Amino acid sequence: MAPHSPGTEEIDTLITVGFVAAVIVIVAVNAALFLALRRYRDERGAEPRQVSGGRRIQLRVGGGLALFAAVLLIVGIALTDNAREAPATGPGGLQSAKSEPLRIEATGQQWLWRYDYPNDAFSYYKLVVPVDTTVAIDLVSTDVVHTWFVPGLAGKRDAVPGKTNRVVFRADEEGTYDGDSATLSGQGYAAMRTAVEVVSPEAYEGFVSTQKADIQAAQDRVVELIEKRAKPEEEAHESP
Ligand SMILES: [Cu+2]
Repeated sequence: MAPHSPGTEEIDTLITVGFVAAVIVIVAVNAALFLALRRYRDERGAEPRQVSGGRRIQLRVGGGLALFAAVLLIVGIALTDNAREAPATGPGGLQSAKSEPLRIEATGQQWLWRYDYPNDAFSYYKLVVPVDTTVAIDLVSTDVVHTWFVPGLAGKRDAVPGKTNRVVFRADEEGTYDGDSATLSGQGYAAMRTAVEVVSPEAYEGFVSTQKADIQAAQDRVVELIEKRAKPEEEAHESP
């Protein structure tokens, strides 16, 4: 999946670095083995030439390998550190999230995700966020460990009961980014998908206010229906 948030570019580079390093090691080990076999083999029955190496060759090979490992370690640490850095909201983002990231709470439960927005609106399965805006998602769980994993926007992060974990990203392009279950959290975990819809800041504001109004209207209607049901009984009791 193509990276669409600053941290994911570093993760993508790290995967490439890891892959190239693995290829170098595999090719080098096999080439050395092949060369050694060719160089030190002899006719059947004859005693082959024996390997003899001084301290020099050991130091050279050992030093080379240590240098290779050290470079990998430093590159890994630097890239991981950069990937963890929280990017700031850009000029095309939600301006109210300029100094502080837009905070959204994501609750994992068997087997779906619930998102709570700052204005008390909420949504299930689909998260709507503004583009070019720093979004901080606080992950919580009501039952078991779930993993929030939207590879286009951020690395994996667990939602653990009794703990709050944070994942920060800034989507650089509008669109829909799919997420999968990344930890076995029970029978229905495969269906525990999510989607992040990245829209313009205006569309985001529109979504959360419409969502809030719809939720309020639905709750009012429920209260109305309950009251309506309770009324005839009250009247029956009151009449002699
Ligand atoms: Cu889950």
